[in-house]
Amino acid sequence: MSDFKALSEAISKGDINTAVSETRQALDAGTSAQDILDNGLIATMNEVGDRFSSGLIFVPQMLRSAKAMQECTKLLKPYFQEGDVVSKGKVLMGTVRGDLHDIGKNLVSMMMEGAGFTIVDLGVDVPPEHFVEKTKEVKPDIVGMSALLSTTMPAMADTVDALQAAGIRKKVKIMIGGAPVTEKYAQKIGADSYASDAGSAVTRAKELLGIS
Ligand code: B1M
Repeated sequence: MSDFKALSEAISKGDINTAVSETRQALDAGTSAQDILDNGLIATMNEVGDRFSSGLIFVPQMLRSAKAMQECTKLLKPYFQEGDVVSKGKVLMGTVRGDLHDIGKNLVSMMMEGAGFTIVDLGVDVPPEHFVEKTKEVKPDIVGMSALLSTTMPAMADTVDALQAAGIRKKVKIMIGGAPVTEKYAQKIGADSYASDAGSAVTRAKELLGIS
């Protein structure tokens, strides 16, 4: 594992320029994009979250760190492309109603795109009725939902129910994820699959569609 001290410090401070140049330098030095993502970026965001929980930092600082991380992940994107152009399936992706966290969702989208899926990203704070409307329009193979707040997890259940009420639940597979979400919760609300991270989201999606 590489030393990500300077990158981590820059993300923590929300110093976008330094964070981006540290990421570029790490890539140029041959560090793998996965190592940078897991041990540089995600590990630092977890520390940022812990400092927020302890009252050492507040929302504006957390937001600046998030922006810095988002800019760095843009540089990593090409390294996660498999390079095949035939779509493995269409995924409608969104962060559920009331929830503005999108770093995890964007990473999952990036990895899935890299693995050959076509992503239609609905963004954040997506109400159940919008998932329903877009499912009818886009006809995805998978509907993917992300939630980072325990208070917004019920919106996942509401979305499953809304798809059911609209008579289109059986036409799609549903995958959910996000830090507070669990396998058990996925079963409870009638989702088809749960993934704990972006890598396993790709594996789960392939399993759902019966492809390798
Ligand atoms: Co927020 N926030 N936040 N925040 N924030 C958390 C989630 C929190 C745990 C921090 C803490 O207290 N320690 C806490 C939630 C507590 C809880 O409910 N259990 C929290 C809180 C309380 C809040 C506010 C309420 C704070 C406030 O206003 N008082 C507020 C809510 C706003 C809202 O959404 N309505 C808020 C706001 C924000 C910011 C806007 C400042 C910013 C988000 C910016 C953005 O996303 N553009 C932010 C951030 C950055 C965080 C932390 C620090 C980092 C989240 C993150 O990006 N992690 C977070 C603390 C933490 O998680 N340690 C925290 C990195 C990311 C790669 O991981 O998102 O888990 P993650 O995604 C992973 C997996 O979960 C999985 O794969 C991803 C990649 O491996 N995954 C999926 C995610 N979605 C998936 C979907 C799938 C499959 C897998 O299938 C479809």
